[in-house]
Formats: sequence, C-alpha cells, structure tokens
Amino acid sequence: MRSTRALLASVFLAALLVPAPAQAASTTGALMVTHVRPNASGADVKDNRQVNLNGEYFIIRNVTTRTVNTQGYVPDITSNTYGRALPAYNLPAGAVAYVHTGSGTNRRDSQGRHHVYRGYGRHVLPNDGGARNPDLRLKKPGSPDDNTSTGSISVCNWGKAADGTTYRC
Ligand SMILES: [Ca+2]
Ligand SMILES: [Ca+2]
Repeated sequence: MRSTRALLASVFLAALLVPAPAQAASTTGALMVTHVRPNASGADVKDNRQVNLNGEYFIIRNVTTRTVNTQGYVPDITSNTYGRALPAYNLPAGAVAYVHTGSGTNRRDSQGRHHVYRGYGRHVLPNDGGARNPDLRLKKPGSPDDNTSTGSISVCNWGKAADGTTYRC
C-alpha cells in the first residue's frame, strides 16, 4: 500500500499535469464577449475602398436563461471612438451572436448563429491591439464610449491580429 506521502505526491503531480486553462472570458452582466476577429480575411482596402467590413467582428454570448435585447450595449474600442451602441436584437438564452462591423440584416442563420450589424463604412477593430489593455470593453446600455471602464461588463484583449484569425477573449 502506498504511503500517504506518496499518494499526495502523485495527486500533486497529476494536478501539475493538467494544462492550465486558457484565460477564460467572463462577464458581470447578461452578455459576454467570447471571441474576436480583429483582422478580416484578405485586404481591408481595395481600390481605395474599405472592403469585407463584415469579416471583422466580435462574438457575444447571452449567458442568461432568458432572451436579452442587445439594444444600447456599447462596444467601447479603447483606442478609438467607434463605439456606436448595438442595435435592437432579441438574442435567445444561451445564444451566440456575431457582431459585424459593416451593414446587413440582423438575423439568425441556418446554422443557428445570430448576426448583428453595426453599420460602419470602415474597419474599426485595430489589427494591432498592442497599445491598450483591454482593446474592447462591452458596456451596459447608457454607458459612455470614453475608453474608460465605466459601465464595463466584459472585456477582450488581443495583440497583433493575424489575417482572418479568430481569438478567444
Ligand atoms: Ca472608444
Ligand atoms: Ca481590423
């Protein structure tokens, strides 16, 4: 029979072998930012026009057990003033929505993913998020887009974003 000490040592070793969890997204509110794709696939600009605006997005999850209206939540990008509040959209309990930078019809697609559009005519998420920490704060409705933590419920941080790559928050 193994000694208590040996048993404790093996338990300790097993604990060490469990990989550390990636930094998990969190929220103090109803919505959580879980992922971000700061750098849309392909060129951002073609013939002097900003293109593939909807290839730039972040993903939010309704962490509650009830439908949440996204209206008024403020995505405050901490290095700029493109903090237009989210449009009205009923996101079901537990559901995930892609929040796109460009224009489109807010909807649920055939795979059950929801899409919400911010209506910008340019890319707004920095491809190089090295300057601030966090790079994005999701704030409760009525909060200022002032690059401070006021009203913040969930954050996302990234560094230099590779082309067409999605990052966990
Ligand atoms: Ca801002
Ligand atoms: Ca970008």
